[in-house]
Amino acid sequence: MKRILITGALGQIGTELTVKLREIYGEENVLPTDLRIPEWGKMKDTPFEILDVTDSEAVMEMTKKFKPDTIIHLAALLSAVAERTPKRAWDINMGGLMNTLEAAREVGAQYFTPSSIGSFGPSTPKDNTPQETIQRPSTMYGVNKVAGELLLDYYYERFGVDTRSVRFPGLISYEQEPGGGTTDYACEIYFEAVKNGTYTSFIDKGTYMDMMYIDDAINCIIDLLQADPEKLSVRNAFNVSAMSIDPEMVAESIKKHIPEFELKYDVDPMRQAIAESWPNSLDCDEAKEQWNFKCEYDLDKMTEKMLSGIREKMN
Ligand code: NAD
Ligand code: AKB
Repeated sequence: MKRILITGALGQIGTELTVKLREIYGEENVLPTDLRIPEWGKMKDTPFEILDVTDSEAVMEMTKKFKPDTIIHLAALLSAVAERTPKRAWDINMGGLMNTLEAAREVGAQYFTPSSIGSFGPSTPKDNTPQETIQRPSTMYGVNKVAGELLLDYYYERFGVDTRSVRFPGLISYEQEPGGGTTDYACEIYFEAVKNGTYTSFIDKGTYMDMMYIDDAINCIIDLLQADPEKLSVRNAFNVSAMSIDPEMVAESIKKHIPEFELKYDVDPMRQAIAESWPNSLDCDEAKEQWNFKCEYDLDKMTEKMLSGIREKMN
């Protein structure tokens, strides 16, 4: 039985991960935290704590009080927001990481935090990007993710903290809005298709990025946390991905259900530049070999789920 402390639990990942973990381990063994108390959704009126991850004393105090055997650290600023506020991103992304790693070290907890395709940069091989390769990102978010990966290696080697991580691609879901990333277009397009039958993309046609449906991402976290430590040789972050797509491909998939759907473009130079600095597609062989990483959702299956989920939510 696990006892799990989650930071940033009201975000795109935490909203669904908390619910799934509570189904498996029980409500009392999973403590979600964030900057505010949830006012709607499945976490409303359930055990929840306010925790600012930049407050090192509060993080340590909460950890000693709850006594988790696993810390899942999700609080962060995503790529587009981080690029607009780089100093704040450094403080939250690096400060939060250090404070939660120190807390994990103090209580001997297993530790998970996601890295990202954003940890790669313009000089990284673009297609079938290897597990071990050049990581010289051109964004503050990427700098934070590379530094974070190095810190996970460091805490594992130096202090024996059981660190685990994946380089998530863009995650696609409808329960919670994405938090201000470059891949957000791939969520927005589904909402606008259902509401208005048209979407104006801030990412240009022909820009390929890796993506994954949220259910696969949640299973991926749970599987990696349960994996046999003896079999894991990667402690900084595993490449994982379900599909490599561009806006046109998503539009074609939507048109199978909404034939009149129209995709237009009004490219945002900042987010387009970030997207172009990231890989087109990742090589995920290490994750498959070491802990049996797999995905259930391809683009068309994800489209069906997104459209039906959004319609249900709107009714
Ligand atoms: P999100 O932006 O949806 O949620 C982040 C949460 O962190 C928010 O609820 C926010 O209130 C909280 N937060 C911000 N500052 C905080 C602070 N100082 N203290 C406590 N909480 C704070 O993010 P997400 O999409 O759920 O991402 C979680 C993690 O996964 C991040 O590290 C992100 O970089 C990584 N990731 C996400 C994706 C994706 O597509 N969603 C892809 C790759 C990696
Ligand atoms: C973002 O676009 O910032 C995130 C990510 C891929 O890390 N979705």
